[in-house]
Amino acid sequence: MTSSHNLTIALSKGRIFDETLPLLAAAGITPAEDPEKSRKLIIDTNHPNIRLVIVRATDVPTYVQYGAADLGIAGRDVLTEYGGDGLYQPLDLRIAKCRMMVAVRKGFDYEAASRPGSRLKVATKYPDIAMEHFSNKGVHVDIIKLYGSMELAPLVGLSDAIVDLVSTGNTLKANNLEAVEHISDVSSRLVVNKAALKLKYEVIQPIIDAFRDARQEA
Ligand code: PRT
Ligand code: MG
Repeated sequence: MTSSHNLTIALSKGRIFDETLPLLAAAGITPAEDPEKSRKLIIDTNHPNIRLVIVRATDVPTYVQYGAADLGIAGRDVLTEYGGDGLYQPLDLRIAKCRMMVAVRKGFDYEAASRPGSRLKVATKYPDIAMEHFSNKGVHVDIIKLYGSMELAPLVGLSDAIVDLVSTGNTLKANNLEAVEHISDVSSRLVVNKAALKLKYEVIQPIIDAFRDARQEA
């Protein structure tokens, strides 16, 4: 690393950043700025040697895998879809909790449409997770990859169903959709670059320990 910083933590803005703040505090780390207000992508902390980098949620594993960040925090959805082997995942931080669900338009006969042998059009940001779920059920699916606003797809006839994350259920409700199947519970995990864990063990292990002690009860 050419930087004087010897520890870089990759986070995404929004719920992950917000819910990570108390964990960082428990590890004695305070960001110097609020990424929602500042447009900076590199945020200093109270530790001269620790900095945060702000990246898209789906890019966190990439930064950590290649060692551009030593640590990162990412949803299980993102990590499953990314699939990287170079990542050490020591801890479920139990933050940003939600559920991976199948949803359809209210009134759509999902039971009939998802019998083994039938064929279903599914729009999702998570093609691998969706494919695995439906192949386990013996349902043939045509996966339509989207990057956001999955909820729109069944409303305009792009798909029969969606596979998406649900937390309050308000988005489904507002769009006249209903959840018909639970695929998995999702929360966010700490990911660590494997080489960094060895080289920077004295800095990284205390952070892992502090996060473990400070996370919510299961
Ligand atoms: O938003 P952006 O496109 O920049 O990226 P992102 O959606 O990947 O990032 P972000 O910050 O929204 O999500 C980061 C992580 O938070 C995800 O990878 C999940 O692990 C986790 N998380 C927890 C969620 C939700 N809850 C959630 N509700 N991620 C997304 N949602 C979305 C969901 O996709 C749906 O559109 O919120 C909507 C549903 O919310 P309810 O409350 O209306 O049910
Ligand atoms: Mg989002």
